[in-house]
Amino acid sequence: MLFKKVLPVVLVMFLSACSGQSVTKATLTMKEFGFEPNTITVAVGTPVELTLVNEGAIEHDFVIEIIPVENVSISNSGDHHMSTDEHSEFDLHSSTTAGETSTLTFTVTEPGTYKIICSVPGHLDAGMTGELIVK
Ligand SMILES: [Cu+2]
Repeated sequence: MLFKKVLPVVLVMFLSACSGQSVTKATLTMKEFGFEPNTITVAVGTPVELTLVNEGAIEHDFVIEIIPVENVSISNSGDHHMSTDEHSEFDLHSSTTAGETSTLTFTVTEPGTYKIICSVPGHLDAGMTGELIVK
């Protein structure tokens, strides 16, 4: 049934056209031990598509412990688990294994400066931290 296959695609296009918002795209590289760049500035209420590239030799993650967000989704290049689900203690959490890329999409609903950390044990202490500035 062609109709059944086409309808969801049309719906998605329709919804994104209706929202009238652009998407802010940013890329963050992770390695031992830091984020590059370590400061990102985005607009409040605007969807952010964050590409997380792990150029390191070990697993890293992107965590913001407390942040008011909506419409969170995650996709990984590998089949690694870890996502922003009810099991995560963090509001935003995406884990990326060495050599992989994750895409984290979210919309921040309150302006502020939010601390980014890598929650892999020892990495924060090693200086793996950054800031998400929402204006
Ligand atoms: Cu790390």
